[in-house]
Amino acid sequence: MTFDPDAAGAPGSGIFGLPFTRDQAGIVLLPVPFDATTSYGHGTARGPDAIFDASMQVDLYDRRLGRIYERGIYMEPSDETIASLSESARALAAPLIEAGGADPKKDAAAIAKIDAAGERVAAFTYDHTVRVLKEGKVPGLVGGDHSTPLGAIRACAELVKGGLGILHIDAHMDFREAYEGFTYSHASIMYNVLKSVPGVSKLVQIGIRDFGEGEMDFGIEQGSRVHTCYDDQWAEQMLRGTAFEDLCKDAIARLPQDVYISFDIDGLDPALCPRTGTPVPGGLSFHEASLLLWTLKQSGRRVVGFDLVEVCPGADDEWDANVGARILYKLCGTVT
Ligand SMILES: [Mn+2]
Repeated sequence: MTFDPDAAGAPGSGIFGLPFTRDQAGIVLLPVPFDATTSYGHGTARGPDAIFDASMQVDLYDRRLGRIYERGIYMEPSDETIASLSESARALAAPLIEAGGADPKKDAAAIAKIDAAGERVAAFTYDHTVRVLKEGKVPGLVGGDHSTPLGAIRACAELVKGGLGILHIDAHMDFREAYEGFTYSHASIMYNVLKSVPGVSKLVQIGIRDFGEGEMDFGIEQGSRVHTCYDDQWAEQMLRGTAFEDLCKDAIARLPQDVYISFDIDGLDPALCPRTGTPVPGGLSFHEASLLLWTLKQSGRRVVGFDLVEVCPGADDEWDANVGARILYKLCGTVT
């Protein structure tokens, strides 16, 4: 194989312009083009394709994380059945969301169909993730909205003995129970994880700055299982002279040895993801996100899987996908 990591990606090459087959790869990425219940703005279902295209621009040597590509990275082809499932579920959900949320009685038939689509996606990502883990590879999911990784997280938690920690980067807690009436809502992912995946022993949230009081109370009720780092609190501590890296170290020290990273792009400053479904001012800069991932790597923890969700490409502007591809590459770089 002749492969020059400093050359432009050859036509027909894989993600990041890499030449690896699935067999050769240590990291297998699964595109999940699904965003049935995104409440404000949509288009994250087009995220995986746009990230793939933008990934060709990413330089392969990372000053901190080194030759990330040497792990071997492969992205599965997009599954057309998931894309069409997303479209049909979205067509049912959109008018209900527009009306302010689904009515459990009046809209029962539509809700059942939308929830069934969510279950299909969970089964799909679970099966794929189990297969990748059994092969001794590391699974990475590329969404789609934040409902998509539930099955992947379940599979990773089942593999790990002694408890899986989740490093959750997001503007939102995602603790809503059946947000707008939908069980598998993007705003409910961590509620569903905590309720239905007992193998998750710890959830550490970073970037949090938009949440309901009920969500905050739900997090507090979980006791030591949930640790939320509020974005404004970190900003205030930094203004008073605390180093960002020390805040990262304190957060990461709370995680067990085995970690799954769930990276919602809206955890970043919205200047880096202007088209994402629910942008919120504040958030991590690109350098802060990079340093956070580096600090996790330096801690010696094992990243057993990860996802990148809510990247929403523009029709004729690849900025969101460009940032997404670079975060995705660094996520690959956290894998040992
Ligand atoms: Mn989220």
